[in-house]
Amino acid sequence: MSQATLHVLQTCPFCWKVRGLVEHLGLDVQEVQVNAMRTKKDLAFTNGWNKVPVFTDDEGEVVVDSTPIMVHIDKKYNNGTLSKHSGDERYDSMLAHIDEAWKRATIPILYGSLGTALSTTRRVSKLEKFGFISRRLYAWAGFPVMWGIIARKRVKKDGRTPKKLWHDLLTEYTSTFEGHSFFGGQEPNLVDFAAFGYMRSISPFKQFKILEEHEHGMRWYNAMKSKLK
Ligand SMILES: N[C@@H](CCC(=O)N[C@@H](CS)C(=O)NCC(=O)O)C(=O)O
Repeated sequence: MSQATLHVLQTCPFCWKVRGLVEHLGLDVQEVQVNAMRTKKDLAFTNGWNKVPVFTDDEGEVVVDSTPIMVHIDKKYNNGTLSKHSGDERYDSMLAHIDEAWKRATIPILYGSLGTALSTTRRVSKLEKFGFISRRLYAWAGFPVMWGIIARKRVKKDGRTPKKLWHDLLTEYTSTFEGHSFFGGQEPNLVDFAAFGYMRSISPFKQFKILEEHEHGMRWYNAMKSKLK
């Protein structure tokens, strides 16, 4: 047995997915912060995957890709309780939807306008591990790339403002609860933790206040927060 580790970038939404599950289960997992400019070198042990999160369990097994990592953790340390409905249409299609639509929604809200792109890039440069020069370089050179090239294209393609997009996602998601507090019912399941991770990844940024305006979404988000240890 050895110490389980989770290699992360501080602001990566996929890392937040796994982090929430680890906190919920109260697992002893050491977070290793990867250098944002050196992911390839820091993640050389992943045989070419080179992306975070990477989970190494207490027996040394390396698992990559956030949703498979969550399933692995749930099976190994939680008797598969959170993913017991895997294989059911309702569960599978919502998990796939979250991993597609919620993932796509993170960039527009963080970088969708010139002002938000600048403030997000500055904040990322403070939160992530960089070298002395690359931190300053990223703070200034990162935002025209994220805003001008990536985010603008996505916002235009979707056609909705980032606020409308997120409020639609939250309305759609919370309307499937069938009177319960969570998608999983009285208690959250793995789908809830995946969605929670994407939403929580916005929380270090000021744009989170846009999400705080969604009443049902926040009721669910706060109920999820209360499930963390
Ligand atoms: N499908 C993967 C996506 C992981 C991913 O794209 N991570 C980004 C950070 S948010 C990354 O590590 N990028 C570094 C790179 O591609 O070099 C997951 O869900 O874990």
